[in-house]
Amino acid sequence: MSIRPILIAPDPRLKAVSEPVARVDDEIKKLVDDMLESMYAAEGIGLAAIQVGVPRRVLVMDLAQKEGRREPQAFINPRILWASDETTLVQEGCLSVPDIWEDVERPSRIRAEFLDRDGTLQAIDAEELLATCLQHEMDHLNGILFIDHLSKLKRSIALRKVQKAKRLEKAS
Ligand code: GNR
Ligand code: NI
Repeated sequence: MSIRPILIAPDPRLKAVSEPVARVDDEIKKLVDDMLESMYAAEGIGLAAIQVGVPRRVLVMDLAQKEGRREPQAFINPRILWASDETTLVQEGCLSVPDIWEDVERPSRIRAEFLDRDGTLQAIDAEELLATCLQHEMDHLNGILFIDHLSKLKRSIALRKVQKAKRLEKAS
């Protein structure tokens, strides 16, 4: 397994629409394992393949990571089957938009189907953080960042902060 560097906005690759996986083969399993290692190293709770520069419809997640447990999950070719009309406002962050936290409104509950790491078709009913995180990650597969859900003004302030932090890091 290896840690892959995470792309930071406004990298144009983050805008790509990722391609479906035709077969869950050893290359995809290696990608999943590398993504999990990269996500743990960055202390994130989710990661989409495009964030490590791979435009495939693959996500990893571990919501137990914050409590110091490991419950890794992989979602390949995920698809939303149903979303509640009810929405919730949750403060989100993104490893590709470091140190920015803003409220995003999304459906409170969703039902999704996906292939797991063994290539088996699964369905999941998600609510709370799992629903939020799944929707955040599935947005990445379509080239959408959480800041794209904010007002133009908030988005440009966020992008400026990220670029300034990048400049300061390079200079130090
Ligand atoms: O680590 C992450 N935390 C998080 C918190 C609230 C809503 C979504 C997320 S996902 C984010 C990791 C990430 O950037 N995934 O794409
Ligand atoms: Ni993200």
